[in-house]
Amino acid sequence: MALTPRERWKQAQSVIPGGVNSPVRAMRAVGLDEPLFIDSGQGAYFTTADGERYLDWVQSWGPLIFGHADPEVVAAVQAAAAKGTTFGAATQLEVDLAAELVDAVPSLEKVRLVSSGTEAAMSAVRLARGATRRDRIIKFAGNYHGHADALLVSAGSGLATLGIPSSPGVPSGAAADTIVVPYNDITAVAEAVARYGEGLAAILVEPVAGNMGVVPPEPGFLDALRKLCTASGALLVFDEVITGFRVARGGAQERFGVTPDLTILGKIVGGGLPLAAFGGRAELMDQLAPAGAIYQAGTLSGNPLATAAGLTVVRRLRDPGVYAELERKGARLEAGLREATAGHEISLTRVGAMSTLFFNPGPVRNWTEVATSDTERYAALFRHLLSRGIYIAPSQFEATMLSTAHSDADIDRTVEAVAEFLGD
Ligand code: KE4
Repeated sequence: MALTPRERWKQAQSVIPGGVNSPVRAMRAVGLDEPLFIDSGQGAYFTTADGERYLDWVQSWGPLIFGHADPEVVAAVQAAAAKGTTFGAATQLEVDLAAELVDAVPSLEKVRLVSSGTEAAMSAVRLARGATRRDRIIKFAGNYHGHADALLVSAGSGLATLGIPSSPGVPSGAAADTIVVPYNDITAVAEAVARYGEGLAAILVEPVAGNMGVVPPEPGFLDALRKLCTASGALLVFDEVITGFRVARGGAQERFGVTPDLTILGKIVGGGLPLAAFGGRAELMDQLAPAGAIYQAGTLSGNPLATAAGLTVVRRLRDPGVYAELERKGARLEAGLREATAGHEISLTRVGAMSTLFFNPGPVRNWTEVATSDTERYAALFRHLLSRGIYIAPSQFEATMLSTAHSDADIDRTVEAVAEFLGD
């Protein structure tokens, strides 16, 4: 006897905290009594456990650049699984994937594969601190780099002050070396570097912010970070977990022409399986055990199923036609939404295949400005679109993730449903 949605949600909450394995999935920010439970995905669509089919603009938060259940990815994972799911030893597959990432991403000479973006970011910070023998890091309000202690930090009082834990369980000592400054604010960053420069290990940034909604870098912002790091001896670390292979094959560092010292990758590089990576110049990466003294490890790092999926995807992304198609579709979605939202207090942002519709008159350049968005209106749009079979991010502060599987008809239908919601 199938459970009713309410019974299923009750059961989930009885055995999993909050009923979900990641908070945003509870869909509380958009007022659902119980979240969607997904049973299967097909291209741009997924089908829920209750048999309802939705056009999916979240695509698991970014990994699925070719959409759900891509036949080549499924076949590669099936073939890999038949040979064994994990060995805890070196395989040719992980070497091939590492080589593919090094070929694609400008800053990479060597790369270490891990199992999540959090693990990659945490490890990159440890490497930066170990390599520079400095402890302080600068991050930006509204940027998210996973849930490692040093990165769950909110801005201290005032600008360029040491961070305070943004979650219980994060010891003040872990947050004390993290300085939080406003995104796109070069003056604030320069002040922080002037104040902490000698002790600064790294500046960590989402080169296109995706975790406060999509907020593009202002002209010159990334260049200025590059110069500040070079002058102070701190390492510039790009968190490209979302932007990697999404905004260009070489990520935001290729698109904007700024090369960091270290890069964090995730989502697309794992083809939808648990795989992430961090990398940079060989002289930095060779300081990691066992080549060097900085310890980092993982039982399932470079897992054969994940590397098979990741390789299948990143090899196909050698085709520039894929990015031309993503740009064409991204531009179609943006143009349609601009027309549908003209005259409303709505701001649209887009970089390639990632975008956000903010209920905000704008500008939206940093967390403070984005935080004034009308989240209730966003929640109402979410529910309206859901009633039309369209699933957008269940939070104003996330990104719409376009895939090659989204058709022009899918785009046009979404634009029409937004226009209908706005009642023009
Ligand atoms: P994971 O540990 O969730 O694999 O990656 C952390 C991470 C690191 N860096 C960036 C730029 C990220 O966007 C993320 C994770 N992204 C969120 C959604 N924006 C994951 C969704 C979730 O938390 O459930």
